[in-house]
Amino acid sequence: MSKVTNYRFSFGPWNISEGSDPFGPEVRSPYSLPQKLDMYQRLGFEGVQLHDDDVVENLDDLQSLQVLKRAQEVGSMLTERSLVAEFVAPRLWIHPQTIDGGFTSNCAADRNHAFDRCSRAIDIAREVGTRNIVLWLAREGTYIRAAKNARAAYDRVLNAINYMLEYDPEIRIWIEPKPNEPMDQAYVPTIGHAIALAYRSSDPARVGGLVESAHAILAGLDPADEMAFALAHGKLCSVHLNDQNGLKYDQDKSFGSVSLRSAYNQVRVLEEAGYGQRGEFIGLDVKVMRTQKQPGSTAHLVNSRATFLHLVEKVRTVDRDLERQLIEARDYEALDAYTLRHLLGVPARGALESPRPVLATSGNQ
Ligand code: 3MF
Ligand code: MG
Repeated sequence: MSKVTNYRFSFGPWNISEGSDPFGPEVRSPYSLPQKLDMYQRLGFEGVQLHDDDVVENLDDLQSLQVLKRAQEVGSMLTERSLVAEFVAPRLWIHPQTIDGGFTSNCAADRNHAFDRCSRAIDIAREVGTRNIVLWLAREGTYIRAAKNARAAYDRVLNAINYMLEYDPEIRIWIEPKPNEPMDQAYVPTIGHAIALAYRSSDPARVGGLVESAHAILAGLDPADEMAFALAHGKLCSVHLNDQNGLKYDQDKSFGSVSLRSAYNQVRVLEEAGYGQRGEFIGLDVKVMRTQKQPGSTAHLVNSRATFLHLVEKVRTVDRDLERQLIEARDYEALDAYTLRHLLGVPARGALESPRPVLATSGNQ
């Protein structure tokens, strides 16, 4: 890769939160949307990820013109602060008509509501200046398999994508897979599923994927490989970098805070593919710890961004000749040790050890 990528970063207003969880109330007072937007540049971010109702609150209760007016106001708030909307995502998991899912609900009226909500999200996206729609298919799945017909569900998701592509011939759809939570089993659990849907859609060039680190880990997959798969198809439209401590609730921990090595692998796959050179953002989807006090409640954003940039330096300074030699010698133990030393910032080994990992000398053992 010849050109040096100058990375741009994004996060969503929900990433500055009040700290409530299913077992406890809020622990910090809310910031308004303008207050949050005021923080972006200072924290080192220029991209704003948005849910449709981050832009227009209670949008289901408003007339179309009211929705557009409010969306225009938020568009101006972004411009005034030199911010750009990265995408708008229809929030299909709060309204009573999404209890059984949106597109895959067993109730036809609910499915219509989901289509209508997506049209509104697209209208809002246009007003805030983006053509990118993220589909996190929160409740498109089941708690028990007997509840829905999975075969029909895939067709319903595909129809919804085609509906949106037709509704606005300029929008692009980025599917954000997640295997579980809130559902037990989600219908689009991995980037492979998302990309298969993209190819089956009525306009594959306008459909791609967004890989979130924690979602891949929850699926038992490697986030860097998930990203690489999407990159190989030219369909990695964005990322939600964060971290996850094993198979438990979706944690959205700061990037690299559980596995620095996994974070390095993700940064490496992005950097080597020239991700970011076509305007893609380094998106974060991170939560600050519930214990954090109000003034420190944006630290996770600053820290995740800084970790990303430190790891870019690690990728740019790795000894590629040494790596190549070790790969040719099939000495992956030495490659492993070198990778760890590089990440730890430990210099080459001292005189008593070999200055370089010992290369295997003979062939076939
Ligand atoms: C859930 C998520 C979501 C999506 C967001 C944008 C609340 O696990 O990751 O964050 O990223 O809705 O689609
Ligand atoms: Mg996400």
